[in-house]
Amino acid sequence: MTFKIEFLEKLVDQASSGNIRAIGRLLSILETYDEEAGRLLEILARKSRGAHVIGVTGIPGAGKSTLISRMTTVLRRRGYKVGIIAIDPSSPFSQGALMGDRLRMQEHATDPGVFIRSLSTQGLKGGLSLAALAIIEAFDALGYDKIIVETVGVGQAEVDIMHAAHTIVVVTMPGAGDDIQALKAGVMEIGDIYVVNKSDIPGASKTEEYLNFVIETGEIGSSRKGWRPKVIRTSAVMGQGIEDLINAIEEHYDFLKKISAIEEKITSRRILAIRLLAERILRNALLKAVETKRTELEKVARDAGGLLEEAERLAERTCKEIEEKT
Ligand SMILES: Nc1nc2c(ncn2[C@@H]2O[C@H](COP(=O)(O)OP(=O)(O)OP(=O)(O)O)[C@@H](O)[C@H]2O)c(=O)[nH]1
Ligand SMILES: [Mg+2]
Repeated sequence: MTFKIEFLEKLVDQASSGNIRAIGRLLSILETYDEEAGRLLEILARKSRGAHVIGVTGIPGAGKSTLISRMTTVLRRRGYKVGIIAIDPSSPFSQGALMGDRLRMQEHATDPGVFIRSLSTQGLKGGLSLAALAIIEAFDALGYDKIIVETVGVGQAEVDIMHAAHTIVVVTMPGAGDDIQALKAGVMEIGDIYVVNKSDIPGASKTEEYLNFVIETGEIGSSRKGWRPKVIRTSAVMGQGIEDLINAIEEHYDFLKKISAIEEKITSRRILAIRLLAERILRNALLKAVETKRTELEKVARDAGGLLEEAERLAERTCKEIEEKT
């Protein structure tokens, strides 16, 4: 199915005026279609307002979704529109899955200033990273001030997505000793803010001390010049520490503004989007080239000689395929 550019522009206009159905439709196109998604991305990127992208990651079951719901309440009270992207809530780590997240964030379901989108790896033709980046771009263009992305923090796509965030919040909980060791890997080691959630259960001080210690030794924490990662204690169920957390997030945003790093992040997320789109173009052309050269490939395969040469020729043919198309 293909859409005309006029249709896409109209859809963006409708979505911009707050039409919930139009927003849903627009996000579906971004998730599902190839070329349309690329076109839409262009239209959206031009309308960017420089929204603050907040990545929330951390230990499975630490209370990320519950916390995001509470954070959203505070952000709404402060007058911000909030877009939420929950990545792969059906991952093997997640018990709650999609339904659970809906429930946890239900209090915002009727608020037109909040839009929640769940993305799972399944059924995403263009891949998770690109879909998530596109939705960030959409929320940005549609006037959402704060875009919160929840991931479990494992897998390349999720690392990609977290790198597109201005502020990275890593959520832990008391007694997660061994799990905290796991924070020293991947995106969790570059947190700007570390949260000890579930501080209503025993052991929060110890976890907090430990986090402060590993931040002090430089084992974890954002490497951005001049920012010392903060440790915040919260209880998402009791609604405690949420204001402190939002204050810390705002402080980090102000810090980024001061060192002129906001645009830099937007630029690098777009470079990533371009790379991912290019990968898709290459892949499609490659598959086509394989079909075109089927007979030759079969011959080489039977003789089992010149495999590398054939691969090189195939790559050349792929590039030609693209050239002919553009
Ligand atoms: N005691 C206590 N329980 C909490 C708190 N926050 C969340 N929980 C509970 O912890 C469980 C997991 O919460 P979620 O918000 O789904 O956690 P999550 O990190 O999003 O989980 P995944 O997405 O599956 O990794 C739920 O049963 C919550 O009710 C808290 O502050 N204190
Ligand atoms: Mg969750």
